[in-house]
Amino acid sequence: MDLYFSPLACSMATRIALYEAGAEANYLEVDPKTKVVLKDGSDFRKVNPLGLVPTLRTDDGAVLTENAAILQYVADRLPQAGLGTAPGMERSRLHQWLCFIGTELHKGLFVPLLDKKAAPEVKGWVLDKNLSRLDYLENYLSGRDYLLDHFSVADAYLVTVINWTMATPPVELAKWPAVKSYYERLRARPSVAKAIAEEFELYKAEIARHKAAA
Ligand SMILES: N[C@@H](CCC(=O)N[C@@H](CS)C(=O)NCC(=O)O)C(=O)O
Repeated sequence: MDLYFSPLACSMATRIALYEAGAEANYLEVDPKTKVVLKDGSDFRKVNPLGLVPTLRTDDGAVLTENAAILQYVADRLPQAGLGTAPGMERSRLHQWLCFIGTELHKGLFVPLLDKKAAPEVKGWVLDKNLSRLDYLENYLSGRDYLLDHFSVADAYLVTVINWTMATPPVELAKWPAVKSYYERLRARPSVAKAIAEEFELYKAEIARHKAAA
């Protein structure tokens, strides 16, 4: 399968899931500004007209978008890795967490904070309205190792999103000790450590590329 990704973006969750499963994939880097696929210079918008990563091309050639869908596809395709759940209530819980991370945290809190073009008033409004999502997470994670009763694709997504607090100084993780310790524990997991280390190098190269082009 092909995974279109940008360094340290939400697509890193799928890389973590694939590393957990020990599965092979073609990782195709997309420049988030130009939407060029670095490997061959092609236009990523021809694959996903929205220009958003992650985008997955399956071995059958089907193109799948949206983190929540891609992560569950990977969990279902690689059941031996135990990254998903059997159908039933636990599966619904997995959906619940993927939706919470995607909407409340990823889009609701972090996207506006990470956006250099968002006005300070917008960031202030977002913090007022959505910081409570971290209080909710703090309460839930206290005394728990993972979102479900085992490491799942939802944890791969959550650690990817919490990793962005590196670049969002108003969100100081020390204020949420259970979230902080969850993040530190997951960061030390081999699949996560490898993904972050690799993508951080690519991220530095991306910054350098953008500077050179400016
Ligand atoms: N709804 C999409 C959102 C994906 C998304 O926001 N991806 C970001 C990276 S974290 C992106 O590609 N941003 C580039 C852009 O906005 O042009 C999903 O859940 O997969």
